[in-house]
Amino acid sequence: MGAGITGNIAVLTGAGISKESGLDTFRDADGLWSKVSLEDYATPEGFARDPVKVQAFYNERRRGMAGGNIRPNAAHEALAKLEAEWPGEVVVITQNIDDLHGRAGTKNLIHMHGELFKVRCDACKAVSERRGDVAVDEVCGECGAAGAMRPHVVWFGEMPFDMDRIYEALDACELFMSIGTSGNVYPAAGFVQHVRFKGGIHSVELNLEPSEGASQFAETVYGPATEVVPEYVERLLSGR
Ligand code: BV8
Repeated sequence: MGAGITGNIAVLTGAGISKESGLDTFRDADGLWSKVSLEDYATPEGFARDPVKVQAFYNERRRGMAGGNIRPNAAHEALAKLEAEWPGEVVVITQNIDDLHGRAGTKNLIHMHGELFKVRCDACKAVSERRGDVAVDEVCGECGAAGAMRPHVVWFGEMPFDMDRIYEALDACELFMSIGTSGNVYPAAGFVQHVRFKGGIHSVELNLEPSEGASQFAETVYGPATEVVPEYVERLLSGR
């Protein structure tokens, strides 16, 4: 445990933090990429090849998120409590496109891979909220382009959002927490190496099992996020 930490905290989260809220992860046995191919559904090339199929995949996930009783869990809530009560800055950098951190009350939040409930016009780049389906031939309300509307999500081969802000937060923190991610996808999987090279930053992985990058963390805590995250947050807040 990074005893005596009082400075800023940067938290990276992945699909594992939302698993106990009822959302699939990607690489677990029953994960999303075991059901559909990443190349066909999460790349610009896959979207260009078959926009109907890809829009339907995201429409389905949007319906599941909006319709089902998917709610933030104790791990999301613990991070919101940490932000509210911690003396320093707390920033949550999530790879997830669900809205659970925001609904739990986290304010200082970066969706580096985009958001399921946002769409973007590829012609004029206007981004708008969307709870319902996106039609392939939809006309953009901003610029009138037809068929240019896509999920506001970062696909493989596309640049994640807010990378400058992310590296500023990593460089300014005293504690880097990585929660519920398998450490397969870059650049997020490289953040722990970045903080190690920076020096003076304590790094902890809280996950169900060791990630690809487990050996790079100064501290590791394994177990379900709804157990290990609230417990770790309580220890931080009580200064133990
Ligand atoms: C980019 C949005 C550059 C879509 C996603 C070779 C080497 C290195 C890199 C590359 C390479 N080839 C290609 C690359 C780059 C590529 C990449 O990293 N590929 C990987 C597969 C090798 N990365 C990119 O393309 C990125 N962009 O590099 O741009 C660039 C430079 C210049 C100009 C232009 C571009 C973009 C990557 C973003 C892709 N989009 N998502 C969607 O969601 O539909 S990625 C997808 O994976 C999600 O965002 C997800 O969050 C992310 C990471 O997955 P995890 O969150 O970690 O989920 P996973 O299932 O893997 O793991 C879950 C973990 O939780 C497990 O460890 C499990 O044990 C744990 N868990 C389960 N239950 C629980 C739990 N933990 C706690 N409690 C529980 N209950």
